[in-house]
Amino acid sequence: MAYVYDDQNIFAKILRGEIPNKTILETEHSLAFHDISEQAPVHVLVIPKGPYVTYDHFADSATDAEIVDFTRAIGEVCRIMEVAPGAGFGGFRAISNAGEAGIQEVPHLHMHIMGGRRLGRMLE
Ligand code: IU
Repeated sequence: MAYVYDDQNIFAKILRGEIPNKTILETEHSLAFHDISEQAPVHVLVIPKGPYVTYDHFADSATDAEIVDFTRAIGEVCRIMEVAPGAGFGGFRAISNAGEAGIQEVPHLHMHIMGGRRLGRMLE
């Protein structure tokens, strides 16, 4: 799949500083911020700074440094937000929607980190 990145998407604008966000963590290659329409007490989006559309795009095209940074940023967010099992409420869900069937709204890779309550089963 040849991905075409749309640099006018909302997360690209956030990364360029054109739109404000509630930042939780910024690293060399990643940014984590509160979802504007939270679906759980903790609902954070972790995004790579690079121009990747979906997780498979990222996994196939990003550098090792970007992949390590993004993966570690997700772990760090879980610790900061106290959703890592064993801490705070204990337990979270990490989801990255991709493409039309995956109901992806924003075409810049983002990992949803949700927690802070007992999450329902994923039925759909
Ligand atoms: P999706 O996985 O692409 O379907 O989710 C996009 C998410 O981005 C969704 O949860 C929105 O609430 C969130 N979001 C945001 O945090 N800030 C924005 O300006 C916009 C969407 I537009």
